[in-house]
Amino acid sequence: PQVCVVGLGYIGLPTAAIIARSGCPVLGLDVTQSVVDTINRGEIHIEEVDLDGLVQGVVQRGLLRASTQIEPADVFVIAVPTPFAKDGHHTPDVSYVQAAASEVAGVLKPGDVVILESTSPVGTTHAMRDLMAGLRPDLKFPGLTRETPDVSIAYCPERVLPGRILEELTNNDRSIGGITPRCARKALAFYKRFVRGTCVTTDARSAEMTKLVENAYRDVNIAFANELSIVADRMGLDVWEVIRLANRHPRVNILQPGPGVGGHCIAVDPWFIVASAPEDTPLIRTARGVNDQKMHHVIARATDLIEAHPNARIGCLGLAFKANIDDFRESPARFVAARIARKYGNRVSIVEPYAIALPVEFTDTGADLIDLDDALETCDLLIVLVDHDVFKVVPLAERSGKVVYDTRGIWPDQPDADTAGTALRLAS
Ligand code: SAJ
Repeated sequence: PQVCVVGLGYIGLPTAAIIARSGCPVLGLDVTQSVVDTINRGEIHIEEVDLDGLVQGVVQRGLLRASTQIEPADVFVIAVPTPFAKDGHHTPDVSYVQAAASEVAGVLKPGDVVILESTSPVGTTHAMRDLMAGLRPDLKFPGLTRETPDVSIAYCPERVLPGRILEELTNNDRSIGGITPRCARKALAFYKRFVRGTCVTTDARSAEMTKLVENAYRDVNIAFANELSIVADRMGLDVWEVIRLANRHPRVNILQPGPGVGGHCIAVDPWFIVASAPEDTPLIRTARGVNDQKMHHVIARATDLIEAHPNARIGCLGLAFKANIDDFRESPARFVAARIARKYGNRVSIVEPYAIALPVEFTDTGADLIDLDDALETCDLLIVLVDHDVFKVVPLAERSGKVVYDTRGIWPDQPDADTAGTALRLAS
């Protein structure tokens, strides 16, 4: 089939490339001309392991082409963002989905399959169906007619982990939610072309909720770890040691505390559940609060430590939203480092091996970007904000004698004494 992928971002582009690799001709649609031009040159505008070679290959073979103009296709895959609305209440903004659905509606023909992949509040796929049905009264839509519908509509969320997207796009199991069972079967036949994991069919609303539940589950569990880290800090306990020991229980598996929760999914999607059922979601809402609050706890802790060492040169290790990636958007590490830079200016150096320059908010703070070796040489106080592998392997000999605040627990061997009498390695 001819495939059209709408939205060429972190999910859309890898998905388009993998579908093209399976042999289907793919048109990738994006609103940004520079993105379209980049891809048509066989290059990419985002960072993801092995994506550059894959895109180059499928573009060269003529299987992937990008455009700002939609064209008829047999299968449409919508992978556009669903951010928060700008109302300040964490409600979902599905206007990009609506815009994409309207465009697709304009070129739909009998036999087509429309699949929504964007993380969406429950009911979005049905609303998309209604929108398209309104625009195309000449076509029969699933669930609205007793006769065989002309088009099939399904919701099929992705669940890939940044940094492992290509691997996980192929190997993860997937939920395939049809507006009707027939729609699910049509979508299933399509995913079978390039997914090796098990594809499980269900209804569209269950599939929508499943995606939100997966990320809310992780957020709640990280919140538990972050709350423990604050309690342990108050009790003078090493939270990493406590979690390590507790996880030896056969039915306990506590996640890792950190400086807060970042990225574009875990800190966002739980709110989509809250927005649909505000009265019934105290736990999910509280978990969000705990994870956001952890960032402020880290800033306060770091500030105390810096004030206690007025002559120390400060090194903040990491800006990325998690380990071993170069994505600095929605990053608690970046937020914490920027606060410290703004307050302590030219006493502060930032180490981020994945950055070529500091983000804008560091401009005029006096803080600089230096490499790890320089930081280990010049800084007396290290604040670990990201658990990059390159940080983990720094031997004790290169950090001994330094004051360390390790928010990720990467250096369990850091000694615990300080001339000022406060713990050198603080637990949370
Ligand atoms: N984090 C912790 N402690 C942990 C695990 C993570 O503090 O034990 C933090 C990370 O440092 C990061 C944030 O949570 O700041 C999110 O990182 P992540 O690795 O948990 O997740 P993402 O945002 O990279 O990807 C998630 C994944 N969802 C789940 O694992 C349930 C991925 O499978 C989804 O496809 C993705 O969200 C998405 O697009 O929805």
